[in-house]
Amino acid sequence: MSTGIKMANPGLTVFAVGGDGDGLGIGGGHLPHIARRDVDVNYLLFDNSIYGLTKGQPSPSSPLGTKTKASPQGSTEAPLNGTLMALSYGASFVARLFAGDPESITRALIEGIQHKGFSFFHLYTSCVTFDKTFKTWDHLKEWVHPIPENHDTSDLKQAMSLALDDEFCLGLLYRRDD
Ligand SMILES: Cc1ncc(C[n+]2csc(CCOP(=O)(O)OP(=O)(O)O)c2C)c(N)n1
Ligand SMILES: [Mg+2]
Repeated sequence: MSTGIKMANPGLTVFAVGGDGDGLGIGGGHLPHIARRDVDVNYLLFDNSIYGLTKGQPSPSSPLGTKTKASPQGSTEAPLNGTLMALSYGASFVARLFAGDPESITRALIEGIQHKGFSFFHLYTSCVTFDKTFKTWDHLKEWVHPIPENHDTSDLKQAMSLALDDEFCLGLLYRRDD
């Protein structure tokens, strides 16, 4: 839908906002195409690794073993890596961020809005209601790290390598200005 909005109103700054269930599961077929078409839309994916609104089922980004009412023995499916997906789909701006750090989100948003092309913001966040195990605020704070200072944001392979790291590094992973 955001592609149509931008096409009909090219002067608008367009934001699409959703969760991990929306963006990687239910509506997951949209992401590759808006990315490869490089539509000038800013897409914020709030990833709490759970289907929150429907009361806490495992989502496509839930870590293996996530226990919920719908998966009392722990989930048995490997999680998707949304950042790596966006990079491999051809997104021209990919930032990974932490909802507990609003200043860096603001900086990345300003840069992404100015970027002429598809900007993907993968925001790690917690679900305080349904996730008491993996992505709690305390665990997230321990996990996340700033991106290495020597990272070259024009290097797609380096960005993919960072996206694969277990320690989640945050910041702008990739930017391509055609
Ligand atoms: C096409 C479609 N299928 C199912 C639903 C029901 N539904 C509404 S919210 C939701 C869960 C969304 O989870 P997520 O995107 O991770 O967002 P969260 O609630 O965790 O922030 C589902 C399955 C829907 N709204 N539309
Ligand atoms: Mg969710």
